[in-house]
Amino acid sequence: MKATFLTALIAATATLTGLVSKVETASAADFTWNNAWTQPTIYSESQTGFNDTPFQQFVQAEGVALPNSGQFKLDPSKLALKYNNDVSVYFINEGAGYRNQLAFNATTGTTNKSGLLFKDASCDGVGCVLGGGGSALKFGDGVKLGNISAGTQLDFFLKADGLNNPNGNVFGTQTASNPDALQHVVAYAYNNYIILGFEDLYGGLQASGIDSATGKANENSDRDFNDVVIVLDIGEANVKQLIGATIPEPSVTLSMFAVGAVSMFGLRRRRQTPTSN
Ligand SMILES: [Ca+2]
Ligand SMILES: [Ca+2]
Ligand SMILES: [Ca+2]
Repeated sequence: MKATFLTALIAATATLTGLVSKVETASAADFTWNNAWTQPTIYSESQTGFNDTPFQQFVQAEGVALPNSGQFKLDPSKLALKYNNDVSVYFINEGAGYRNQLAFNATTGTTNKSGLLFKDASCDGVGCVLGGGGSALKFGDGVKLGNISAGTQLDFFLKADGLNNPNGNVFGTQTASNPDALQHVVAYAYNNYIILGFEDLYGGLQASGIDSATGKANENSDRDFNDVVIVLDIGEANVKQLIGATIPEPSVTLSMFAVGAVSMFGLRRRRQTPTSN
């Protein structure tokens, strides 16, 4: 049911692909992961007022490859702010055996600001896709990036099993820069927020053995893009600008569809079905 819902939403947003306005971006090479980064303050939902519940329905079922992942998303490599805004990042869920880490990069073209978001993006609580083996974050836990100025390009990176492995693969929104040159991030706009889902396993769907192109090990990836799921608050005006610049009446189309889909499938919580990651 979830896959059906997601597929339907994806179809509705298909026209967004590639249409988000191009921005001047620093290359991914400008970002370097720093293992000395420390965990910024984590705020609970009771402190921020954020509610994760509406977003849980977008967490892909564990181990189920996300269909057409490259075709329906907002382009996460083009998350630029048109307006100054306080930016926060909220943890939604994870279906990962790895203890993944997340970091951000914000560049204005002349200055870079980067740092850790979550040192251990492992999920604690009822409803975690793959809980256990780590329980650092509760649904909706958030970190604040502070006020980000207009014109800033935001980017996000996952270090696979970074808590345990300082040399873990780093995957970002720039597909060509990823170690396996594959897509590892999907993005959606919903309720004036941006949802990002990450895939933490190296290689193509169910690929095993050594990747002859790189000499690195394929990890039998499931391509479920649920290994960390986060929500970005960049402000309503910025989200509307991202999705609205290129589509006639996008907010009407999207919100009508969202209402229909939600009423059809309901806001049922996903059952926990731990299998693999
Ligand atoms: Ca986990
Ligand atoms: Ca996965
Ligand atoms: Ca997973």
